Amino acid sequence: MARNKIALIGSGMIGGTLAHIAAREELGDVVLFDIAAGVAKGKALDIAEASPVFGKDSKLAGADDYAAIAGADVCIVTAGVPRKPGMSRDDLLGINLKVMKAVGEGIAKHAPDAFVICITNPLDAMVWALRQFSGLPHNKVVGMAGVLDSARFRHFLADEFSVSVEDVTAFVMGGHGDTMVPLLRYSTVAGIPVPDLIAMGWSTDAKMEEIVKRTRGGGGEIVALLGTGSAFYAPAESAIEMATAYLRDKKRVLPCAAHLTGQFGQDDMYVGVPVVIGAGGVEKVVEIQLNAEEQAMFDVSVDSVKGLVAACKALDPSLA
Ligand code: A3D
Repeated sequence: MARNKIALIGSGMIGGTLAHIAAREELGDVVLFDIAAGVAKGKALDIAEASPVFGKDSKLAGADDYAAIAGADVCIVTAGVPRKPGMSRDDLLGINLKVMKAVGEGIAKHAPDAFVICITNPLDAMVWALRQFSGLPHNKVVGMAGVLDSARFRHFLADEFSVSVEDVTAFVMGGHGDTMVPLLRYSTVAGIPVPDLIAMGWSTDAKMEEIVKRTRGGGGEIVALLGTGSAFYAPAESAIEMATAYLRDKKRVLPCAAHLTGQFGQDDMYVGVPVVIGAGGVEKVVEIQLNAEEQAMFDVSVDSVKGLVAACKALDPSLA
């Protein structure tokens, strides 16, 4: 059976980490693409030279020509610029929109059958624009943010409850920004909802509020600590989970920036919602019931994404 081919568009901090994990997991052969050809080739060679030690046979290559991604089963897009301390994700829009145009056209020409996972920020607007530029079916283009935001939420909850991260499920909906909506009511420890754990005296509402706030600012916390660039280990792990769900038809239920066609009251929008990912790409949007307070928070978050999409349309009239 032929190996899967994974194209990583952007070979910076997240791209390099993705390549390392994909090779170690033997998820497929890996092509690192970057306008900085040396970085792509250097990282591919470095990981290939590590492969005899970790004992896996994925092939790795680096390139600055889109022809190299031909026939990719999965494309993971991190091309663009990350934020620096003091910047918001939205400050990246102008520069990264131009990058999405080049990437979308490259994927459309060379890997039109791929499942495309966008990570470039500001995420929800960039995945919407990437889909427009590529013309790929909406179910084959998705954004990674919810898995990461939920992983941060799960980590903080597991820490607070002193339980294994494996037993904490939690998810975050909405846009990937400070208005994201971590849902305590849908978060559990081994199936026990967080509100029940509070009633059992495991923690307090005030502590949960702190965790929700820390989750919302999770990306900024890392940016401030690193001083240069943004998070890359957790974002890469999160995108690999989504790629694996597609390649192995696992039907995982994961929060992702997916295209909405009326669900949650939104149309032609990419925003974070729970979806089923399998061999068909985004196979289903899971339309959970939100209470009035959750819906109001979700609407605020969606409004901020709408503002960014409008800014994309203003900058590039071909998107209008
Ligand atoms: P970085 O290490 O700077 O890598 C970006 C790479 O993109 C660099 O190697 C560039 O040379 C390359 N690049 C720039 N323009 C192009 C182009 N036109 N074609 C191909 N390659 C190009 O950044 P990073 O890997 O740390 O982050 C990548 C993106 O992910 C940024 O926009 C971050 O803001 C974003 N990010 C998103 C999340 C989410 O949860 C959504 C989390 C963390 C980072």
